[in-house]
Amino acid sequence: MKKLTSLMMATALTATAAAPAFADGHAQKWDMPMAYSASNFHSENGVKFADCVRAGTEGAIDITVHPGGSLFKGADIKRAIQTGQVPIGERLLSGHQNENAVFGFDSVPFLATSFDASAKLFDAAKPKLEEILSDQNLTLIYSVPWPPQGLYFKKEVNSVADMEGVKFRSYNNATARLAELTGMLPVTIEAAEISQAFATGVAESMVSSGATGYDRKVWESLTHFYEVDAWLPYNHVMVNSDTWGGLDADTQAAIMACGETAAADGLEASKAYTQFTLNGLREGGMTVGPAGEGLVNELKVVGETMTAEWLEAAGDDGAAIVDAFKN
Ligand code: PCA
Repeated sequence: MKKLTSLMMATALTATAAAPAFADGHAQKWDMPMAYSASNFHSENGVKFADCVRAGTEGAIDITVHPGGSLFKGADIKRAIQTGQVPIGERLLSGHQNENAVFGFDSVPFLATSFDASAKLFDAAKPKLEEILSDQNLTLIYSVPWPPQGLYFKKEVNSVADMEGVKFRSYNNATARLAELTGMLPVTIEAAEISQAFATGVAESMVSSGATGYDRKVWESLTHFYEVDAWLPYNHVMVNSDTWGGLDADTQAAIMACGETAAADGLEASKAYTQFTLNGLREGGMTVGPAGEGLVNELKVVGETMTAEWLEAAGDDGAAIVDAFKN
């Protein structure tokens, strides 16, 4: 009750202070679910984006960020936006490859392994991505890559044979497939829950960035991080298209301008966080370094299989993205 009263008061305050950006003159309060911890750079960037939107719309759009999967779990965020349960949210679209293979453009092993290459790949995929999202009642506001993906284990691993039977935490279709092709046992676990999964032995390895391992203090359970630079997956901030269509042009432009800033700031933060978090894993006691040549060569073979599978699933759209990326 107390919460409700203060929420109503806050709404009333915002409504009187705000410039009337809408036909009915009311400010809108938007809840923005995000799946990753509050201290993660995507989440911090989301808070900065919310501040920018509040300032840019003179308080007309007041976004509250809910990090750590506290409002909706990562897997549920996209649907929550689509169905209008929330007007805005952030999600890793490669977790929805079963809806459309194009969503997995950023998780094809060894297709784009650096920040520069992944930016080029994203530019190549963006028009198609926006088209698919638009058909799903979603408007893309901004996208930010994670740092390069590497492999975490609780033992030394020098070959795919060493991975046999290991319980592997996956976060999207590609990570689950990688586990299958390397003889590991995939289990889907949200980033917010991995510390516990590793502590209890539900999982004992994963592919992810140094950032996520650092955020979740995985050195408490794991011992090795191998830099593989397999791919750089993107998080995407999206708005429900009905909500979007109800905004006037100035409000839309102000939000898009904040999105552009957030994309640029997020990219810089991702780059800076890469080395910072690898150092953090080391300070936590983990062995951090490039994967050995033998392991890399074996993973490249797995990558070729996964690339062929993705191209098959994504058809002409996938081929067009890869062509645009390579030219
Ligand atoms: N962290 C996210 C996705 C990619 C990454 O680096 C995760 O592990 O869930």
